Amino acid sequence: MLIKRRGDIRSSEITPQSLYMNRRKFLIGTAAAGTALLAAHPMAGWFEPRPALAAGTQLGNLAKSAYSTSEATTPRALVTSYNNFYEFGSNKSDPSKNAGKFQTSPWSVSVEGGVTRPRTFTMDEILKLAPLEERVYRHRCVEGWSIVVPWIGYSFNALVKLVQPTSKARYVAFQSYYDPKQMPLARSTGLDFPYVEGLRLDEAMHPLALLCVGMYGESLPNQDGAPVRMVIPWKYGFKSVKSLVRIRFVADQPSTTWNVANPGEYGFYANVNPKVDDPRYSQATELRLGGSLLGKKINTLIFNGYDQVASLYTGMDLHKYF
Ligand SMILES: Nc1nc2c(c(=O)[nH]1)N[C@H]1C(S)=C(S)[C@@H](COP(=O)(O)O)O[C@H]1N2
Ligand SMILES: [Mo]
Repeated sequence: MLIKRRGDIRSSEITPQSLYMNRRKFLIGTAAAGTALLAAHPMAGWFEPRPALAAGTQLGNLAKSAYSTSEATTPRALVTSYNNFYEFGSNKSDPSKNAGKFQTSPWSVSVEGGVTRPRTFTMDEILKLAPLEERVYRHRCVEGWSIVVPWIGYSFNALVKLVQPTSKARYVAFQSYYDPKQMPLARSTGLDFPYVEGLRLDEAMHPLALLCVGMYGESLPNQDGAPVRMVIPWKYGFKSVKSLVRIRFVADQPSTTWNVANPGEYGFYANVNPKVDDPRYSQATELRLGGSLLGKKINTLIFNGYDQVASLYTGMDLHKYF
């Protein structure tokens, strides 16, 4: 993002990699969406012990959220091979090439800071915390491309209600996993790791803010942020941290990775807004990626079309708080 120019999308970057190889599929969904999600399959004991949520695990029989867009979804092969995940390199094709062996089990997410009930959730607990649903969201990168993805998860506010923020908590800080041994290319990107992001507490409580554990009917592929990530659909993609390990409730606005790297270009709020241009390029339109990366140029909408969040920003100058 920092140094890449808009438009340098090469078709060579979308060739589906060996993503479909070695994908283990275990059916763990149940008819009651989410509840008893991990109830052992009757045959489970007959196989090798399995990780909590191996990439490619099917998440079956999900309710489709009313927050879903009816727009055509982007082909999965594209969403899993054209990524920003700088821990695994800064080219769009790097994450799918380099994240294959990323260890995502065991996994836990610690919740700390201004909460009455701080705790660490295992990945199994995250999966069972609320019923999983499919949410088809638009996802807009500040670089000027957008995709439509059938994510799987539940509103982040379900977790917030469990841990009970104190009156001092005004922001939520998110931190991605970082291990320089597993992510040797991270250092060469010039970014500070671990990757951190944040939201105001009222933004984090908005039901559209998604705690995401899957997409396209399965658990998340490593390159898309396995095993659990955020998806904030009304904000530019960089607000949505991948491979989430730490959530901290804090009094002051937390620092965020891209804002630290380039404060004039990447603000804390990062609401999608066609009228607030990036210093280097217009945000008025976007390239909706399709079966071919040529895609289709469409107008960008304020809040990425999620008008229901507008009241969070009443009275704020969105040029100043970009
Ligand atoms: N940890 C981490 N999270 C991250 C990033 C990253 O480099 N590292 N890139 C962000 C950016 S710029 C975008 S556009 C989205 C891309 O998500 P996707 O590859 O699943 O489409 O992830 C965001 N989350
Ligand atoms: Mo992005």
